[in-house]
Amino acid sequence: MKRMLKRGLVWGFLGLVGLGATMPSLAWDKGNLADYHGRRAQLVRETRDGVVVLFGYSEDEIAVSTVEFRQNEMFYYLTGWNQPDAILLLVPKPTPEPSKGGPAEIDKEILFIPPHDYRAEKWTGPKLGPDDPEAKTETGFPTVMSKALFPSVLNEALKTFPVIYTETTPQPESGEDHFIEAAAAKLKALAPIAAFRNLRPTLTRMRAVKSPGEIALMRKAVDASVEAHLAAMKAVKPGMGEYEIAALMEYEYMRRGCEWPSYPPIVGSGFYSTVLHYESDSRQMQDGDVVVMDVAGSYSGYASDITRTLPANGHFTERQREIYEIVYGAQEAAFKGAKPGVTAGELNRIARDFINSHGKDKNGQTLGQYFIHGLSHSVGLNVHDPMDYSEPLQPGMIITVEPGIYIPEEKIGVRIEDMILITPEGSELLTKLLPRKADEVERVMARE
Ligand SMILES: [Mn+2]
Repeated sequence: MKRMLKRGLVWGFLGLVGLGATMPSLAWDKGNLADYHGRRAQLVRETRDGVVVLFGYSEDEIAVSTVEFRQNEMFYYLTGWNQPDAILLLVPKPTPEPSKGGPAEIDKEILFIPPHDYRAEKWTGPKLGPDDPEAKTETGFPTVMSKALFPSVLNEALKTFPVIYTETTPQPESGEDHFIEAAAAKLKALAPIAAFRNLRPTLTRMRAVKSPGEIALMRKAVDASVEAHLAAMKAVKPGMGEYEIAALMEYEYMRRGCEWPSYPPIVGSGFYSTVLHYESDSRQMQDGDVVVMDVAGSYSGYASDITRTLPANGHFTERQREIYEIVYGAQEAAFKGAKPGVTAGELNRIARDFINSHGKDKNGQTLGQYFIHGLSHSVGLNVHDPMDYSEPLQPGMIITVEPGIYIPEEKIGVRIEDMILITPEGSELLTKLLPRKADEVERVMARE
């Protein structure tokens, strides 16, 4: 809300001075609130015999003094609710024989939110209260209640369904371990005899396949980040700081509506082109370096993930071009293999085989040993979105294809990372407007 208000003011002002007609509105886009209801209904059909409880993040769970509030992803996926301290409760309809009946239907879907705190709202801006007349239309929930009522409403529901589906394990790499533990402890104290089941596998399966609304938002994240890469290609030259390129790219995707980086920007030149998670971006790019730029922004919560590798002076050396073209060839081979029914692991093998059958290192060894990470991961609300990688790809999944070769002793690191949408026929390259071929990259850098 903090952010939306600020932006509303800025764009409102531009509108007054006459730019409004061409400027898109940059408020956070939740898409269609009915989509979130659809996910809640699907979740209840799958969980059947219990209630669903999820906690949103409170302001204490993230360092709000240094970063803006962002919601727990599973909670956001099911609610579209972006304010702190909320709780979700879903209750299925009681059926005479729940174990034998057809699909369970959703009975109650309740969003619990904190009551107004007008003193705090002087600092943080107006918030929605549970008793406000617009509470239902603004949240898309048929019932919005004060958080204070959660314990009694939960206990009433548990009389019919003594099972609680919630998150009992954290999302890997999320840093939310403590949050998950605390939420589980809170629930156990409220419902000491209820059985607990983990929602994560079901939600992981649901989140892996993107809805049309999610795909539309991800296209916006991708398009803004593609523009950032194009701007960087035109700007990079020897003597510039890596941080200048990172700052330029952040400016370019944020002015197109992205609200934050999808991950810390990586702009690594020379030896640092071979360091996968180089985040200091503190070096001056030198003539003869390659520069790996792994930088992208999120749009209304949806991430993107794009990497390009450039020659700092605008022209690849013969050896740099050789390595670049092997990485490019590996990516092309993986694109050709990407279609429903194939696993991400199979794509990884295709790319690795290509790299191992092309080129050599200084000792005459094959290059596969320098491809030190996986080829693909799912992207969504998280840049490493949850997905079961043993499952075959399906239409609606969005994954990266990012082969790389990193040879520290030659100070050459090359990664080309693009995003594809799996379609019924194969895949669509979402990042197709951003040049990938070595010649095209050189042409953009020459500003031709
Ligand atoms: Mn990636």
